[in-house]
Amino acid sequence: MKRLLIILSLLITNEGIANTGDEENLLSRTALEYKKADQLIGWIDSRSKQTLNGTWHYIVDPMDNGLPESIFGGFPKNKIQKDGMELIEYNFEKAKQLQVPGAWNSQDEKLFFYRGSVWFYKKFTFSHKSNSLTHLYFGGSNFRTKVFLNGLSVGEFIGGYVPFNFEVSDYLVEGDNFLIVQVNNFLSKSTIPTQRTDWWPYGGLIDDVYLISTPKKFINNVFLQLVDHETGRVEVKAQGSSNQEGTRLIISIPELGFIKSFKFNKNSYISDSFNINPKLWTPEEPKLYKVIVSTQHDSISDSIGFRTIETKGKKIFLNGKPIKLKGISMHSEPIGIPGPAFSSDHFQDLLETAKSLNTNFVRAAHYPYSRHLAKVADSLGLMLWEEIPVYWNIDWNNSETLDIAINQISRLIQRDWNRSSVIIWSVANETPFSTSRMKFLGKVISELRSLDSSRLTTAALLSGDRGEFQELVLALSLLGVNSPEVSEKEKNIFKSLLSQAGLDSKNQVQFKIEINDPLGDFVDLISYNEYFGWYYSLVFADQLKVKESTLRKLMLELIPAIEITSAFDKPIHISEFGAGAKFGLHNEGKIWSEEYQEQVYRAQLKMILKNSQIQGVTPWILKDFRAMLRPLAGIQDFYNRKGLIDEEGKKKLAFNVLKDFYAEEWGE
Ligand code: GCB
Repeated sequence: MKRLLIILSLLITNEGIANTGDEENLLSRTALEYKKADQLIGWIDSRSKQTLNGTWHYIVDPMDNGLPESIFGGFPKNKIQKDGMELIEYNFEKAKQLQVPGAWNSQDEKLFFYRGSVWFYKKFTFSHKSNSLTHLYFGGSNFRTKVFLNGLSVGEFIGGYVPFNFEVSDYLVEGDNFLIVQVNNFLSKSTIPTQRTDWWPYGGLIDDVYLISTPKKFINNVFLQLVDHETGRVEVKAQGSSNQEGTRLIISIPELGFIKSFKFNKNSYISDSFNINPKLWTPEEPKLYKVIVSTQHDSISDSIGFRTIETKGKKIFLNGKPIKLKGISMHSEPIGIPGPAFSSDHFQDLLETAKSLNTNFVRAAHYPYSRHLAKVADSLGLMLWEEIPVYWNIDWNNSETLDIAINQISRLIQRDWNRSSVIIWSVANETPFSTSRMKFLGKVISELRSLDSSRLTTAALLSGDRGEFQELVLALSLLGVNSPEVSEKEKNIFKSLLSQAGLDSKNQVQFKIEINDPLGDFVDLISYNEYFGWYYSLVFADQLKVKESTLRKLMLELIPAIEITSAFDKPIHISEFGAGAKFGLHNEGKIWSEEYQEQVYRAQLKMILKNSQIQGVTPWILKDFRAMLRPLAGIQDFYNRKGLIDEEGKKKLAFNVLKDFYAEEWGE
């Protein structure tokens, strides 16, 4: 055996592959260094493209055996049997197939819970165009992707949900080509998102895959945003590919009779502005204009709406007029179809359903969705909140983790920065306070603002310290001592709690919660997730030795009297509230019933109606969604059931409660 190892090691050395000289490592090769993705290309829908969507072969590789550093050279070589004597332990052509875009978890039953590596293989024909470059573009791939074209390493991308591209002109050959991609959806405490999430960590090529053709000197991306609705000033930032100093860039909006030229500086960059007098984009009339941007080498176009969004004091203004965000939260899963949403049709269906609640706003939680989302929202007149998956507690001190977050927010912004529907960028959800978290999110927010300061920034915050929870218990106790539905034994518990706090049953019931997370200083909108009526009763019941059913009844009574305030002179947005309900379960008064969810909505909406600092609401959530944290058989079956519709689109009772509230009760 030892002899064999030495021979093998010599062979490996002869191939020019590093040999560490350490006998234990004789059978391993040095891992490849991968190139990083290029700067993101914008405006792709006006570019000439070859789609690589469709059927791909795949091999599941939980042990990463197919990597190039494996002793037999790895899968990217795509070795093929010639005379029946070569030892090749994989065969892409004979491997099973799945659809791209899509997730393996929803296409192969065995991979439902899988978190590891899968190899994808696609054969395609290609024909070179003269004087042009070809870029391989992935709309999104979860969560770590290694790309090989015709056996050569193209590069690697770390972080899911956002687009990335590599210039691959020299890798392509005339005629038949093959693309091999390894995607790994394993998450750890230093990835973003982190290991534990209340949504499905779908793995695979979850968005469009294209070959995009551009001229050699091309327009990389252009930012155009109305920044002043009175003067009609539009800010322009344009990035060209290298060596375009002095090249003229012409922006035209034919419907407005507008045309103006600008010049690239030595970095092939333009930062400037111009004035127009457009009809403004609004939810009622989502007017879009065709905008054409061209140089002597290149031309791109897009449909863009013009509007402004800002906050002043505790109010939000769209085009200078106060507006309330009547919203709903969602996940990127289509109605009635398993797996992630990735097409215009998926989003059309989801957003039309959201709109039928009389909403003007959607929170696209908790990660970037496909670019089709904001395009559909632009045309439907729905305002959007887009978010990156900085969720719960993560490795705040890890610089690689920070790099992923910054990369995600930058790419999301650079992709969607001309979408008038997008009015809010959110950098985090329910991240517990710490100094390192403040530093981390401070850096993400400053990067965000350097790319786009024309929109609002937020993060869904937590609140409620020990003191506040004690106050909440006292408020419940006050209700409890006076309630005919509470047993004598429980009344005594409440009485003793009140007397310890120096209160008696005649005190007025009130409960105020103040959002004072210091991150509030960094954001424009104070967003707050709260679950009065759902989670807290469980915790209190355990601690107080009072029945959960008693606490739930008291909580439903208390909710309308709760006052949510903040330490900041900024609008409050209730970014989540909700309760789980299984469609069709009518079990009056019991949790998981449609009626219980309906009661929580009624109580919450009463509270919101009374509070003038609350300027936005996005209850949790439009549709039941897949979640590994939710195993309760017969009720959840790995779905989070807080949807207003179930996974098939069937409406629960609370749907109409919210719909009527937005139509009739909650005015500007
Ligand atoms: C939250 C999270 C969300 C969960 C939700 C729930 O606070 O932000 O991701 O899905 O609660 O249902 O518990």
